[in-house]
Amino acid sequence: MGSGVSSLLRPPGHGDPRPRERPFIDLSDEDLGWLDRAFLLGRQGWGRVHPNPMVGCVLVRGGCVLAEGWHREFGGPHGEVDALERTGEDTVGATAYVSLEPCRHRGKTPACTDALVRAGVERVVYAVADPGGSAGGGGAALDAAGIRVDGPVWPVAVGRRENPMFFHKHETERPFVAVKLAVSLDGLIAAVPGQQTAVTGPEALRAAHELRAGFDAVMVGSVTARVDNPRLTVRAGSVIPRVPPARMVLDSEASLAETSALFREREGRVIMFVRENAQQAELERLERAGTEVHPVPVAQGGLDLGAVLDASSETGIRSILCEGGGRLASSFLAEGMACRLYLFQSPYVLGSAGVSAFPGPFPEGMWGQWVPAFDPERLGDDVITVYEREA
Ligand code: AOF
Ligand code: ZN
Repeated sequence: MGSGVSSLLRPPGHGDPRPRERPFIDLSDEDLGWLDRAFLLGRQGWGRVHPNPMVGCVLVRGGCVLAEGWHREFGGPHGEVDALERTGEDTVGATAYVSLEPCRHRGKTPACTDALVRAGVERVVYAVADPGGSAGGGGAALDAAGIRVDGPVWPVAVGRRENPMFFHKHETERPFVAVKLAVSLDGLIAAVPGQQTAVTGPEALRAAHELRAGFDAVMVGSVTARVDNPRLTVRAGSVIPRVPPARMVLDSEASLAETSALFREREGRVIMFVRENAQQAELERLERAGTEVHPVPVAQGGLDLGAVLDASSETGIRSILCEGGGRLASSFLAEGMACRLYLFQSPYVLGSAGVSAFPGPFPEGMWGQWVPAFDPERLGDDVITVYEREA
């Protein structure tokens, strides 16, 4: 594709958008190339449109681009309308390549199907089917209006790869959970227990902050909260989140010091999960420090993570990026509650006194379900690989 593509902003680790699956429809290389472009355009909505999907659209006529658009802001024009609004000339007879089936509902904005019909678009090629609800069925509506429709080109798994939280939301009430870990060559997250270790370099740090921007919440366990004393805000990278992610800590004893860096920042709610029957005085202390405190039941090895997720969704959180430590991340993986793993890998060794990234234990065969979602991407000395759990 053209040189402009690489400069597009995109979620960390999202590499080549060309799916590895076979297309349902036999399309030309040119058609597939425009669909790739639509995916890339859509990715620029990272951090700005969730929980709605990232969607891109290219309007093409006679092999020339009339306009490119994408869903830029939650509640704003959808990708298709954004592209239509950016054409310098009429769009009669054009083909619209869209990364998601155009919506046929009047939601926050009028239906995209109507806009495409009004604009005189002759053909619509869309990558994946809308997962349903009132927005779904746009392909059939366009067809009924006499437009040539090619889509869905790709199976649902492709849509999920691009917009995992959006597809997740259509399937379950529970928040989408992704685990992010920075790991040394020898699979460690710290050189020594209780000591904060810079595992990856500055490029990875920027990417990690950009990653945070696309989630409703960023979560750590209490040991990480103490040892790393993180702020969990978005301070680096070029994505400014529409809503600063909530900052979550699992702290069963409710004993995090109110001098923690978390409490000094005002950006993003602080939500803590403590065990039921934790000391009332400690709960009040945390609340005075500016925290929302949720008591949840205890399960084997820590707080009941299912209860943590349910309490999260009750407070409006639909996606969580768990940044460690290793034990909490392992629990999410072992219990089958994480859908994605963002692995930031350093080429350096931390040594035999270090802390394991994956202490487990893991159910037999669990790792066999995890596959790279995209090609690994190099960030300075480090490599980021995004893994997804196969359905
Ligand atoms: C988007 N952006 O570019 C497209 C979407 O909440 P609303 O009214 O903006 O509608 C959101 C629904 O519209 C969404 O669930 C999806 O099904 C459909 N398509 N949504 O936010 C877009 N094309
Ligand atoms: Zn729409």
